[in-house]
Amino acid sequence: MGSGAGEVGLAARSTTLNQMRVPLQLRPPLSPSAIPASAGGRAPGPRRARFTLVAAGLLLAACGDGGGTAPSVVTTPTTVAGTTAAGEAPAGTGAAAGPGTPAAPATTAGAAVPLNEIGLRLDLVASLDQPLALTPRAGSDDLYVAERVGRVRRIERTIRAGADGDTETVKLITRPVLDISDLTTTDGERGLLGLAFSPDGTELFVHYTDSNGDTVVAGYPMDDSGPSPVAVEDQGRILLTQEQPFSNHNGGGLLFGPDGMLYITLGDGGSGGDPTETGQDPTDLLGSILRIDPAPAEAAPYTIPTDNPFAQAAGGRPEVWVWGVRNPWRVSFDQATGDLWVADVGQGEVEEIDWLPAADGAGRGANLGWNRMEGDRGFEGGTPPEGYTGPVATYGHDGGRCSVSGGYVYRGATIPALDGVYLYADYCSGEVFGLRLGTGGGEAATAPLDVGRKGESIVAFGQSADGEVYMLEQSGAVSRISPTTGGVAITRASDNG
Ligand SMILES: [Ca+2]
Ligand SMILES: [Ca+2]
Repeated sequence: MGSGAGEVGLAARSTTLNQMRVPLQLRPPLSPSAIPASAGGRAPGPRRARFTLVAAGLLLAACGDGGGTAPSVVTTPTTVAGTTAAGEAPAGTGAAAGPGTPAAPATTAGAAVPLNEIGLRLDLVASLDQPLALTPRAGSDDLYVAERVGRVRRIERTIRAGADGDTETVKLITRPVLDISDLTTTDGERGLLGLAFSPDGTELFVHYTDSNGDTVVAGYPMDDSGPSPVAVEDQGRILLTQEQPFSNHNGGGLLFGPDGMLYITLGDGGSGGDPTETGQDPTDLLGSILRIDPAPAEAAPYTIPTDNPFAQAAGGRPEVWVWGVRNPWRVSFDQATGDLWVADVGQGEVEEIDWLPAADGAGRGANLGWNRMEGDRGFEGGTPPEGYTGPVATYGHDGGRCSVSGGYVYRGATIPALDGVYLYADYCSGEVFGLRLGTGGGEAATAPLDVGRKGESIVAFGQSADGEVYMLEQSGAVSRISPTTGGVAITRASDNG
């Protein structure tokens, strides 16, 4: 969801705001003393050297409806030290395949199955009301889904081992785990946008826009004493609020890293072109990926991790982990490597995928370039900022593509050919893509995946604890990406409760 998604079929919802009900226990805001004074907007203090990836080639071909002739996008990662100069902007203008645009090979390593030849299908798991995020919770196989209107729903999974392989029964539980629909609206790109559980599963965190359109990140304790787990609505706590100047680009990502820290994505505040110039300014929270420890501190509802890039150094808000993003619509950690993947929605030309390896700090202090750069190109004559980290892959708006929806690195057991492949999608074209990193510094390859049908406004993905990947469509479908043969059969049961 981004520049394009806001205009496409996101129906405004008339919401009666319940001014009387105050389900959230308001904790004191961050005290000024908890925020180191920022001095001058300089780059942070010492930070680890890291690879900077500059996309050196953007190879696009027009996309037919059939998918068989769909294009590949290949970028060449280039290591650049320190202050960088980006590669030349690609000559392509986004028109159909330009002269000399070769068909890109989809394979990079050994005998890996070409991405577009991996046999996949979509298995419907449940139908919800505008599902936007899906997450597992420690302690069970169940999945929890955020519905944009403000509800969190639980999908109960019962997995049985059998002589002919495992089978799985899924059941969408009628009663919401959490219902904050009277606290949010769904106009523009607003609503309940993200959810995450604490690593021990005892607290549910949500990322939503409130009745004023401003961002709220709140936590609710979970109650498992009844027949079905629920969040305790009257014991909620607000961790963080952020004024949003426009209705779009609210970020909405919420996830725990392998380090146990809570990551929060915030877009640039909206409109177009980053009018408030927040992307390159880490002294405010917009246009950033934040990292906090949700444990309350003495005078604040959360704690600043001491190894955040601005925790000790001047020049930025101490919550900021990555900046220079426009609207990071879905970020994820690779379950196997801890690498951070970011999908950042472009302004009007280039969608981008950023790979931030754990070995290089998982994005710590990275400047992803917006609004100096859009994807791998200078934006309105912009040049790469100091310490720029460029995308590992980009694509343009040919073939009806408009807005990237980021996903996950597949780490499940049922589709070995997909292991290590980052899955993502385009919201408008309904295509699902795979990205396979090259080995030994080789180029990354991307290609559309054949999942059996086009998606209907693919808004997001989710991943179970065992690495399987789910696709979420605006129409309501939550589907598991499954192999065409084998795998775990799904049976949908209804909730009679
Ligand atoms: Ca900012
Ligand atoms: Ca960027």
